[in-house]
Amino acid sequence: IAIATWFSYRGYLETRVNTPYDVNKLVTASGLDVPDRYWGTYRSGVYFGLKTRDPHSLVTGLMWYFPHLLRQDRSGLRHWCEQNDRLDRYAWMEHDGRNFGVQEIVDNSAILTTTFVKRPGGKHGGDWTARISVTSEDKIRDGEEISLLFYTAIEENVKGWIKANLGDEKQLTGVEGNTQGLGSFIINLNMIHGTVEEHSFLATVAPGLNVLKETVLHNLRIAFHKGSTKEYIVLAGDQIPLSIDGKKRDANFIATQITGKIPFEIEISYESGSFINRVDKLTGQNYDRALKTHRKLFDEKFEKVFKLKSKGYAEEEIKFAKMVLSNMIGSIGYFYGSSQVQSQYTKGPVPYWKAPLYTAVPSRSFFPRGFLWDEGFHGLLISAWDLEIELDIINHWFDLMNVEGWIPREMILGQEALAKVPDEFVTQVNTNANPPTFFLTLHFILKHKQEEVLEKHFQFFDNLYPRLQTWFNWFNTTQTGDIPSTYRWRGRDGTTNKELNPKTLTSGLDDYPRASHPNIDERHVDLRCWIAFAAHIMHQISEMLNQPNNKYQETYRYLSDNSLLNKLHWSPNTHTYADFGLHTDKVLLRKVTPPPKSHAQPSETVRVVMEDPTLRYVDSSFGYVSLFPFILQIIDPDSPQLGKVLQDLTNPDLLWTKHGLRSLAKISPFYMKYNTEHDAPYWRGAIWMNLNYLTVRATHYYSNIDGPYKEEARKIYQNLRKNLIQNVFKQYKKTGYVWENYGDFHGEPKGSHPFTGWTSLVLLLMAEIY
Ligand code: 6A9
Repeated sequence: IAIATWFSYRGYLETRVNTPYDVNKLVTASGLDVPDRYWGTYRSGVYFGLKTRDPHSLVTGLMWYFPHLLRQDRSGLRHWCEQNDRLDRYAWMEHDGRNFGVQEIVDNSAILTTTFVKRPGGKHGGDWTARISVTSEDKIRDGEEISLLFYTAIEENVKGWIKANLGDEKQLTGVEGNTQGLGSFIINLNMIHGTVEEHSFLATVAPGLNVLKETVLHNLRIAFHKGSTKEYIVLAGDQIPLSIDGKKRDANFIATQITGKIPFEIEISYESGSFINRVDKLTGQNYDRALKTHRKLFDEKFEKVFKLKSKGYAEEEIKFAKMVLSNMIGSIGYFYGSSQVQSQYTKGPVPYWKAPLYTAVPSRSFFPRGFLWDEGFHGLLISAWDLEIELDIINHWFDLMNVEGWIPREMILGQEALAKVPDEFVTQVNTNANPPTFFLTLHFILKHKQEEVLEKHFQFFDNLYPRLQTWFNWFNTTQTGDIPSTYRWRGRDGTTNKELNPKTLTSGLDDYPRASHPNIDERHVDLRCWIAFAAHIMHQISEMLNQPNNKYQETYRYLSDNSLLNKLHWSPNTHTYADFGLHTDKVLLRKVTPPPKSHAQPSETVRVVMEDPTLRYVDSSFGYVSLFPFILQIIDPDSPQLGKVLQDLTNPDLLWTKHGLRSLAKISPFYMKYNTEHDAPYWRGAIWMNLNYLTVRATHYYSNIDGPYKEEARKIYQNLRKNLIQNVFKQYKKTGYVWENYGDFHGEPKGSHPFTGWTSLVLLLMAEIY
């Protein structure tokens, strides 16, 4: 009996990691229940495409190439946003998250403008029309050929079908289909202006939505027009394979290609069969009018929310600000699938349950998927623009919480998302946290929304609250340190000799240097502040819900007690806040070459430790981590520590630059150091917007409450804010993009691009919304 019990207990432990928190989901309305957000540009990682908020949605999308440039290696076919495409720029310039969008894509001076407008009607999400126009900067590429492909695809083996409608000359006249969510529909393509050089189509079976581009590449042919020797690249037409029993299979991928000379413009109109009382079509001039109306409403709302005009910003700055917002909103995706997770009780990775995720993404090209702590920052901007969208995003994320109270850090759902992630990053481990930034979003909502609005969403908070409690509790029990009121990030590798300083991916600050020898004595000041902050917001929410719970208030008081904080984290040597742990600065990377004639290992780079580590404050890592008691506003306004933090903030040998605060002090021995032979410095000097935003927000806070450092805080507020805005804007004008981070010398752009995740918080700086 004992053995049987042990086995079942073991089984119970094994299943906890992928057991959902509860059967009652927070997302109760999705898909067709929310008709105005049914269709959208929810394919974050493609240049242009629409789908619906369904697990197995029909997808539509755009590809393009310049025939004379489609080189032997065929790398010129554009589909997924790729940095290697080296586009001059691309971004949603306007997008409201519901009705319409306007995007500009500049590919070697050819300008593709993609717009769409939705129209409600019927029972299946209504109609939409998209336009794709091609022009060129200063007309320099006018007359050149470009091929546009617009496609419709559906996963194989889901209910529903699509079919190519062919005219007398075997030309594609349109696509029709029927799926569970969409009912029956037709899609037509019209020429708006310009002439068609060549028009061909492809109807085939694509093995997956992750290989649509490859499927197109397989099906390109060379053709001639009657009586001409000019070669055209065309799509191969009907290519539907037979099934094993000799029957014709159904196409699940239909693409149409139009080759024209720049400038020209096409229109794709999608009409829902259930929309029966349509008075006119959303095409031609009707489309122009509808788009104009939506753009006007967008402008008005943008000014109402951010007030940039009345603050005196110039036209081009406002255009930039609209782009930053629109690309954040326009790259919100809808993903479906299951992550891969692991616990100490499972033998290896196991699948999480299948689930949808409606979320913004940090970067359309490099990371087109959800990241937990990024999303709490995105939530600030999104909730300022459209609260309902943000609450829906929060609900989706909290539905991903397991029974333990854990939410995985990175969400890689579905074939398209998985195709972008190297294997070693896929599995998520349930002992590992990531900063609970959704408390920032919730705090922001409580602070900025009027009482009526909050009352209207009472149910949202009420439903969320039990999950928040469990989430908070998960942090506050699994992430604690060895002595009371201390906390420690998990997931550091204490056994490696490959890294100069073992990474702390869980903290979000990856290679930011911590104690050199991770062990249980470590205490991390940033994590402690996150938990203190979370407790504070838990208290606020409990009060708002009329369920006051002293526990949160007490936890907050305890963790924000400055004398305790200072005892644990104020370094007496440097007079700065710091981590504590087993540490030495005397480490370096060295290439070790095997002795001659030994055919053991090839040469490799390893860490050499030149002195025994001791328990101490990690004084040599002054940077973002040291600022946490300040940026999460835990330091008492009249505390001398505040004065010292402010003084350090403006010191150019430490963090201050003309372009924002660098992540790690210039005088730190780890400043701009590689972590391994190949691992370039990431959070070791570069300027990141998320923590700069929080710092500006804190200087704003301390300049508005009484205390001896009020004036000092105000000065820093003004300068830091100005520096950050200026640099991000300047680099945008220079490079066409918003970037992941910026260099501390010249403010030069670094990392992936476009990165309109948290770097978009620049808009909240412009608008002074904190
Ligand atoms: C790499 C390579 C095509 C790293 O913005 C997302 C995260 C942040 O949460 C984190 O704080 N970024 C920051 O330190 C990017 C993480 C990308 C990891 C996967 C895959 C893709 O190759």
